[in-house]
Amino acid sequence: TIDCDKIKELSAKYPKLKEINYTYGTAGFRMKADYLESVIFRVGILAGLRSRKLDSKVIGIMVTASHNPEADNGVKLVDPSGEMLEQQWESYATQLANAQSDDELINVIKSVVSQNGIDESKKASVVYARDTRPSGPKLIAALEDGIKAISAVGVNLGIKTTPQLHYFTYYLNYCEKPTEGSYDELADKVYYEKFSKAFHKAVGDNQRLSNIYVDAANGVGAPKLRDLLEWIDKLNDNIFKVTIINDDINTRGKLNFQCGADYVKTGQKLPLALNLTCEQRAASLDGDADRIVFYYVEEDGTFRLLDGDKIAALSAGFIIELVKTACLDISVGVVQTAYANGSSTAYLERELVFPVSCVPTGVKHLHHKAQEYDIGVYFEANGHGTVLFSSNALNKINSDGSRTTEQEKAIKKLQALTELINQTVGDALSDLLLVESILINRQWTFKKWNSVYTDKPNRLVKVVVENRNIFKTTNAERTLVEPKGLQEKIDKLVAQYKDGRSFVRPSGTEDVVRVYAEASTREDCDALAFKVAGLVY
Ligand code: NG1
Ligand code: ZN
Repeated sequence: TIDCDKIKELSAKYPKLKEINYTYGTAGFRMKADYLESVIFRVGILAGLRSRKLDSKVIGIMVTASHNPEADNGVKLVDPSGEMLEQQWESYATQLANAQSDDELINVIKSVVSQNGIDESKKASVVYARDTRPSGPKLIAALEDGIKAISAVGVNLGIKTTPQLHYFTYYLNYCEKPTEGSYDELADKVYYEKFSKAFHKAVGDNQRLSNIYVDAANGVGAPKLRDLLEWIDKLNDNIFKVTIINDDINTRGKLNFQCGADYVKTGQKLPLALNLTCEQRAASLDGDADRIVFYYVEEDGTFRLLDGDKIAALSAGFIIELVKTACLDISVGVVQTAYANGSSTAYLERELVFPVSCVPTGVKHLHHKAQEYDIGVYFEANGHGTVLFSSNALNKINSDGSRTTEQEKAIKKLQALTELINQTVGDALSDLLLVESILINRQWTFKKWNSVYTDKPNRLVKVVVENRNIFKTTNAERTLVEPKGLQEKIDKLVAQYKDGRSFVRPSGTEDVVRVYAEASTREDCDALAFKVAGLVY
């Protein structure tokens, strides 16, 4: 049974800050690190309960605030399959975090136990990791007390990328339970081994391309990418030449500062410490290495971004070609959000003839929709995404049969991709290898990749409003239903611009409303964004 005294005793170390109302949102709990100790302690408790509920399966916990400023931190729970926490449990997380007193906390715990018929005598297992933020160790200590309070067994994986934690959670539940050695080192080893081997297989004996600069946002991606590249070099020396920049994880204040995927995507400009000449290739990771964007500059100095939409187009295009060459009866679909550039949707639907669906913002929506296809490709424009292969697709790809040499080659490539892609979650390092292996196979430059379609000029602006909760949307967030009458006004403005498109939605991670606009020229697009923002304000 639950040891109420133990919980109360440990919980006393982490009193809830009275004035704060916590919400487990699209990115878990995320805010200034100073406000998070009580929350993280309670997340440890919830993870123990979730493990018991799921027959002692291992639950993952990641302590990170991704691309947010260094002073922020956050925490997310990972289900046994490596996927995000189930929705119903998000509300338990919110309830636990907001319990004002230790007695109330015990009551919430008891109600989760009874609502779920949790057998308290079962073993509970949890693995956890953190990014490089200075607040990490203190928060991990609070987490460990939470895990102890609920009498679960916790294993500390140390510093890891978010996707490494997702993958290792899946690995522990569905691959092998290691009997010896440190889990911290093992989590790195199984990850590097898997992805380096798959990359080796995917590039085959094609020629390498030019060097690529990778901006690691001064975060955890830097040391992990460096190690991964060593594994790749051991298998195939010189196939992938990378120069890692913004790799200082020790100097305070540098994480995500004027660098990283979010900075580059939002500002559509180069990160700190990178001067690119034309023909040079570059990419940026975010602070926990689950997002990536690519870019280069033209001869005339124009900055060209290859974002999540371009990654989706590249990978979906390559996959469908292999599926066709191999004569496999497999459906491939692409999932986007409203932020996908209109040109990318048109390219996917009209030229590559894919079914394309649009879902609300947030990885879990994309992930679930993508599971409806045999092969589901999903990417947010900001560079977070992956490809999911259903068991039906895997069976067909891995089944024997008599085939021509050409079909056999295509099947081998597809098999390599199923291993190269981190299917538990979007993964900047796995996506980097995926993109590079496709470009190597195609012998494409970034310029060639960029030319598959031309982005429409677009603008994303934040508007600070008094209460963002009055904004209610429908139609995958593309239409406002409240405040009443506002959508009609937006429609009128949009109609004034050639190829205009604009929508308004409340952010799920910041206290702002986001306005997105697109039009055929940069001037029109900016004017439209500005006017729509004026309506909202
Ligand atoms: P919100 O704040 O709900 O717009 C942002 C990103 C999402 C997703 C989440 C989670 C945009 C426009 N929105 O969501 O794509 O990445 O953060 O981190 O980029
Ligand atoms: Zn991230």
